[in-house]
Amino acid sequence: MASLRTLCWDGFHERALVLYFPGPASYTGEDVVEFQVHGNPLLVRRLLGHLGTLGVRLAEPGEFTRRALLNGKQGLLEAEALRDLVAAETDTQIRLAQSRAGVEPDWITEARRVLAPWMARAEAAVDYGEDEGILLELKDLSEAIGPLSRRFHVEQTRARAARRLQDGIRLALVGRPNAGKSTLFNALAGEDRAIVTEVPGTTRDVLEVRCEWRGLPLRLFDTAGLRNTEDPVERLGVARVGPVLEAADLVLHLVPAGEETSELSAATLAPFQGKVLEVNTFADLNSSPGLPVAANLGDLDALEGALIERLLGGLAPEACLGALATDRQIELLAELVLQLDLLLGLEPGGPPELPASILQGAWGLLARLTGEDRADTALAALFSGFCLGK
Ligand SMILES: Nc1nc2c(ncn2[C@@H]2O[C@H](COP(=O)(O)OP(=O)(O)OP(=O)(O)O)[C@@H](O)[C@H]2O)c(=O)[nH]1
Ligand SMILES: [Mg+2]
Repeated sequence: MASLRTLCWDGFHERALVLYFPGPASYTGEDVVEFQVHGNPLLVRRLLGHLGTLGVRLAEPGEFTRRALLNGKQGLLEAEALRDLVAAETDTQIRLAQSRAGVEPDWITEARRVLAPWMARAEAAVDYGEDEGILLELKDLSEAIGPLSRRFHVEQTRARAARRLQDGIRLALVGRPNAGKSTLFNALAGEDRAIVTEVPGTTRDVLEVRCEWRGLPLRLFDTAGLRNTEDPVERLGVARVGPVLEAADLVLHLVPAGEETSELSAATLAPFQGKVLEVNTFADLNSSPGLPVAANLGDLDALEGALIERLLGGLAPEACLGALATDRQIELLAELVLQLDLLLGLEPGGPPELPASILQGAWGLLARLTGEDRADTALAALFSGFCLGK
């Protein structure tokens, strides 16, 4: 219910929109009232000050969502999705966060459906096994768990990729002067941010741009061309390349097609080999056996494929919709995978206590994942990550 009211206190007369959300249909499930007043910070402070005298206090970070969770209005996975939605900076990040809000992932529902009867069977085998002849058939258990385990592995790959996308990818462009770094930087950014000339040594400062390129949220870094030079300004530029390499998720090493890598480039990149991807620029002029890029023509399809392979395990961004994406979720999923692997590795003929306890463990992990386990310390950590009043 919304109404335009005049709020009167301490000699102020504020015409405000007052919105009343009666529980349990409100966001938190409790009665909520919202004042929409004029956007003057002093006025807002005065109103809050007055409300304080009436016993009202400011919400703690994440308190609304916490209450929604405790009142059963929202699940933990949804609360985490909401946090990522608020923090999202690109279209893909918004889509990913939205895809996780609202519905419980189908594989979690399926996991519960599969595990529940087996937990009951294992318990019965532990409690009555010897007397009543109730045995736990490991072969049948493995047959039931196998597809679940495979699905968990798929979800693990999807979750790692989704996490990468949600975080954004720090991509550094390096190479010798005139290798085409700034041209590629501009092409990926979709705007003319860096100066491009035929003069080697054009770029000196580190340039940074945030963008989304073909669904990939990127933080791009253009750098000075690597060469030994007497020019003092250019030397400073080259000295700045190291820290950029250090912080990057992936380093694109630009080598014009048909050329050898320079000694300086090889030495500079040696400590970062694990995260270097070599691309051959000027692919329009020379053919190359490597990864061809012709940024001046916008021919970047091979690069797109290589980035998806390298950073997302071969999954396109849209294939990550609905995947888990936070560290907490990914850790729990990894533990779940481990538990199922343990179950699948059990030798027949052992006591039922072991599979029973592993099944219990997996069940507990699912409860922690979805937030049904309220004692989980992860809850407190989550809400401390929210900004005030969400
Ligand atoms: N034909 C062709 N020309 C290119 C390509 N990439 C860059 N160029 C040209 O090569 C020259 C140098 O390009 P830049 O992008 O400035 O090179 P850079 O690596 O940033 O050079 P520095 O800033 O000096 O280190 C420019 O004239 C570009 O137009 C390419 O893939 N094909
Ligand atoms: Mg440049």
